[in-house]
Amino acid sequence: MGIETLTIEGMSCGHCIKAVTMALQDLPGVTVKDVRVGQAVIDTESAVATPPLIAAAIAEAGFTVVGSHARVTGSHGDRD
Ligand SMILES: [Cu+2]
Repeated sequence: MGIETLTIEGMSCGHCIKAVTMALQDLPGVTVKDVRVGQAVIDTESAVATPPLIAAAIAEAGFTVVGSHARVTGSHGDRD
C-alpha cells in the first residue's frame, strides 16, 4: 500500500478529471487523493489494486496510463 502518481494521457478538461476520478474510485483498494489534467495521485493497497487493473480502468474511461511513480507516504520513512 502506498501513494502512487499516475501519468495519464488524453486528459484535457474537468470532464476528463471527473471521468478518471470515477474510474479510479470504482476500483477496490484504491483511494483517490488528487486528480488533475495529465495525472492522478492515488493511495493503493497493492495486493488488490494491481497496476494492470488500474491501467485497464483508466483505459475503459478513455485514457491511457503512460507511467507511474510509487511514493512513500509522509512521516515514518524507514522504507522506500
Ligand atoms: Cu475533458
